[in-house]
Amino acid sequence: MDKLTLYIGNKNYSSWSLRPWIALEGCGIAFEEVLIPFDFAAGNPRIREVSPTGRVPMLVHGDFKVWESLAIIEYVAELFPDAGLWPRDRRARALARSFSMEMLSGFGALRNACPMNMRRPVGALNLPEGVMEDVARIEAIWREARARSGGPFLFGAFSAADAMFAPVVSRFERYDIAVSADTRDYMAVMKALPAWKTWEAAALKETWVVPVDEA
Ligand SMILES: N[C@@H](CCC(=O)N[C@@H](CS)C(=O)NCC(=O)O)C(=O)O
Repeated sequence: MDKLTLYIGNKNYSSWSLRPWIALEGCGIAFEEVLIPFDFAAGNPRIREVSPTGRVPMLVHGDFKVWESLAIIEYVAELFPDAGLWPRDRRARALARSFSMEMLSGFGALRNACPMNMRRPVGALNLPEGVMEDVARIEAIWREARARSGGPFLFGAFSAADAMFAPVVSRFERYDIAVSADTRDYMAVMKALPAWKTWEAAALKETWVVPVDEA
């Protein structure tokens, strides 16, 4: 099979890149990564050269390109149906996709106020209106999924749904957002993943600074 190459942005900031990266890595799927840093005031022109949307993540498989984080995950899940990217049970899988779509299309207040920044010293911000509503909905999703599956991940074993929420784990931590004990427990489960540790260690070593993401 042709190799898979995942184009990503800075590990410190690129929340959309983290999603497919940790999904593939966490499910044991071999791929190469190409990191194109946002190291210019207006991004990096190389991203626009390779990606049809001018954005990352983007997956290259032979001469075929797939973009958008969730579309990449779906493509790889079809290539590797036994890798466990999605839960086996149909209803659990549908729920995992519903929650993942909510993440893809929503939670703008949290995403805008608290950009992912893994290097950020832990500290609270004055959060604008709407952020705590987003936080409450995310906590409810995590609680419902883990109660249904028995945990420790959202659908029992690590899956694409956990990958879609991975940047939120970092945001809750770095912006010291007040969350419940069960949310903290889930955050600890995610942070203990070898794939999480590998990404975070690389993020902490990066030196590129993107002022707009330094809230
Ligand atoms: N909906 C897209 C979002 C992709 C996205 O916004 N990527 C950002 C990085 S996290 C990007 O490439 N920005 C480049 C730029 O703005 O120059 C996805 O899910 O993949």
